[in-house]
Amino acid sequence: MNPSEPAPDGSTRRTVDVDVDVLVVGAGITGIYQLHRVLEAGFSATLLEAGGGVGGTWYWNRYPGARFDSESYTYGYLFSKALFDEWEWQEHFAEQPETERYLNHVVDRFDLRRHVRCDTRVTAADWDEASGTWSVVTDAGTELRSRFLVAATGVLSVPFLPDVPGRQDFRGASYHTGRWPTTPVDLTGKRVAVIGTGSSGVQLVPAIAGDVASLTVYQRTANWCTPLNNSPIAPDEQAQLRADFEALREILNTSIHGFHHPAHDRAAFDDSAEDRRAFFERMWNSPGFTKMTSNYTDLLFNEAANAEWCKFIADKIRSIVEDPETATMLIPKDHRFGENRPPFVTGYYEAFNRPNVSLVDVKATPILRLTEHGIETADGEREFDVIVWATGFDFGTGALLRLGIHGRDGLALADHWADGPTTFLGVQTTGFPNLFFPGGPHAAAGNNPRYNGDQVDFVTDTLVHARDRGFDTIEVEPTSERRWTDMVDRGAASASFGEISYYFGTNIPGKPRKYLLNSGGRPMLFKVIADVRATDYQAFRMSRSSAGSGDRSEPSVTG
Ligand code: NA7
Repeated sequence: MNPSEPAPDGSTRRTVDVDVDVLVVGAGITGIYQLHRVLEAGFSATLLEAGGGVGGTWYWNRYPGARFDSESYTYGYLFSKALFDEWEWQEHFAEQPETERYLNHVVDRFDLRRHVRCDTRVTAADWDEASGTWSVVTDAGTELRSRFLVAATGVLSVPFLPDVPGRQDFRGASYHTGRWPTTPVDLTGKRVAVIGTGSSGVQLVPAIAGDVASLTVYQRTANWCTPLNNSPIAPDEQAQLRADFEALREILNTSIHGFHHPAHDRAAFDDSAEDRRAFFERMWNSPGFTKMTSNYTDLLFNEAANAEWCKFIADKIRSIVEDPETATMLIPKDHRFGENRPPFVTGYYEAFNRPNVSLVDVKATPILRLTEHGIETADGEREFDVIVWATGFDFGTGALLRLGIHGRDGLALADHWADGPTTFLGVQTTGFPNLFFPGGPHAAAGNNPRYNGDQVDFVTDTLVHARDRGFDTIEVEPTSERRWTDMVDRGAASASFGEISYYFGTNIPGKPRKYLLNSGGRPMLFKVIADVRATDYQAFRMSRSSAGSGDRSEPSVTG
């Protein structure tokens, strides 16, 4: 850390700390891979991470019960067979500590740690036109310089805390699932409230229900939860996975959603009612996301097909939850399966059969305020020792907009995206040369590391392409960005049955309603990346910075 020093004009000037080709921000699964790829390609690089360790999502979300709902071996990296062979995932859906260990192993295994600075939060990043570099300032007041800036800051990394009156008044302990402490939290014998029943809340509830004195779940929207069906990976399965690695990698690198699940070949009403029920039963007992990826082909497009599946799940909920009133509350009434991101659970519905677990419907009895001792709803105050906010994240743009990024002519990214993000391929935006954000908004949906990895590979190849041609400044052409963004916006209507999803940003008050994924998904990503390569990267304007060459060249290619 370098101290600030006085400039000749008396102002305080920061000392430039490092000068590298590539600064990566964020040590999650995307940032770690990006660091590896650029180092491997011969660029110098440093990675800055706000957390005390690497892992990103798998560093911050360490609440009890946090685990994958993608199969472990399909979520982990595929770039190295040696890595795949040597890391034996213990469970089909690994718990957070195992994933954190895995990502630390990768960092050490590929000698990345000496390039990583943890406990370092980026507070500003300014494009310097004269030198063609990014000036990045950290919370320690250090300035770092780089030619390229890759913000791998994640789509689900900025926790959302609702502005509930009196939130600061509560005198017990409060935690957000996305900022769970690294020091152990002992909930034994405590009166605990959990607010929120998305993927995080429904993982947490059964994990703590047996330890706490009482657990009160505040539910605003019931979700279509189905069983994760997790299990340990047996030794023969480990051996089979290794033997099948190349085939598995091929499937995962090419599949639409990044999973290895085979697609079904029948629509819901191709089957008789009896066969449909038997099929749904098989789905219910199958692992994780297969209930989406291997279900009837028309599940997400045909309302009647979706309704059949929802009715099946509702019957399951009623058969598990003993109290009929609670069961009814747990059955979604305002959206269909797949409209919200479906959570996958282990013992969630069963937890409500415990005498110490209760459910509060926040729509029927809204939370009015927090008090010193607990939560006051329309039907009175309940006292708690601990409140857990499982209230989600500022999805897609949250982290990027908090980096204090300013591009050409001082344009703030926050202003540029005031009406929602505009991107090309979900990796670049006009006016911000040499800034890339793989794993950001407008990517795809599905098994996250797979399409984020596609983007990292593309970013790396683009940097190499520019370097090979003597260019050091890369900026997407406005027409390319417009086309991609129009495609995203046009597709938004077909992206979901409704508007509930945080994929539209509507969970954050005041956030513009914009679709934050790319409805063409991974196939669209593949198609446009192939087009870019086939047309010699004409989607980008590439040039030599005046600092690099003494004169600014004409763009090499224009689109
Ligand atoms: P989610 O899926 O965004 O869930 C957040 C939950 O918090 C959801 O049930 C919300 O209800 C609830 N919420 C938000 N604000 C409030 C207020 N003010 N009062 C009551 N309840 C509220 O986040 P998760 O962390 O569970 O999951 C995020 C991702 O992590 C997930 O997609 C996976 O990729 C893993 P709502 O539905 O908005 O009515």
